[in-house]
Amino acid sequence: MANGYADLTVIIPTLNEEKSVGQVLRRISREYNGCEIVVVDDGSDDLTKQVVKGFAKQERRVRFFDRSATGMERGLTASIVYGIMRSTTKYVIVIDADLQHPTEKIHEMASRLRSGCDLVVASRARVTDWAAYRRIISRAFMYVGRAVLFVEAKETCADIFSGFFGIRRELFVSTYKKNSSRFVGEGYKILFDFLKCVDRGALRIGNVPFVFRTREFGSSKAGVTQGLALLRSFAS
Ligand SMILES: Nc1nc2c(ncn2[C@@H]2O[C@H](COP(=O)(O)OP(=O)(O)OP(=O)(O)O)[C@@H](O)[C@H]2O)c(=O)[nH]1
Ligand SMILES: [Mg+2]
Repeated sequence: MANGYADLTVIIPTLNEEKSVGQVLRRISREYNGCEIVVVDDGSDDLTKQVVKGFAKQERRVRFFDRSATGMERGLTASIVYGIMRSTTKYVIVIDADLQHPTEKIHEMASRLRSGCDLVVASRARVTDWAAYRRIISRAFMYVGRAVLFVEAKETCADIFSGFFGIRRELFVSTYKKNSSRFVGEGYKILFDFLKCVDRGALRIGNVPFVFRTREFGSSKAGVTQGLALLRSFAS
């Protein structure tokens, strides 16, 4: 179908993903005719910027933002907010640039949004390559996060920390504008920050399970700073 995805922007945050971002861009532009693609970079010092700019020259629907040139606060959550604010379509879907999120799931996510879901979360049904310590920390954070949402009577979903989700853009923007101080810009858990701001039962939420793939290229940026940022998210 011509322009079948003209109602969708795919937001891709990048930090040093030169080996994978080109493939993610090719897959999305091939599979999702008509969608906009917004790449938000935070000062990559590898070839990520060149790869994305080269692709954007051939594909007019790819827009590239280099936040390092703006002097704004760095961070994954801050970058995603930045991208969503600059999108114009009815729906946005956020996906990582490292090929751990399967682009083929975007079909189902978009169709769930179109059939009335406010938020669609691609939930990590299985994580293939995490070390034992990371599984334990992740599970502990998951329990605390769920407890925070439960006690505050907020929305919850199958994977409260997923970085792969779709949402009605207007819903995100209005929620963010009212609650911007509750979003931790340098953190990695924008979905959790969003859920904290929405009363239980207020949203229709769709769930799309997927297998979180092994990272084949580049390296993880998740570390102590992001762990501390999540603790701040719990408290804010
Ligand atoms: N713009 C921007 N992108 C970031 C930042 N940190 C990470 N990213 C990107 O956000 C996505 C998720 O980061 P990852 O390091 O893969 O985090 P993760 O998937 O939780 O961790 P792994 O499973 O170890 O890969 C990737 O596309 C990164 O390139 C940041 O500070 N700014
Ligand atoms: Mg990753």
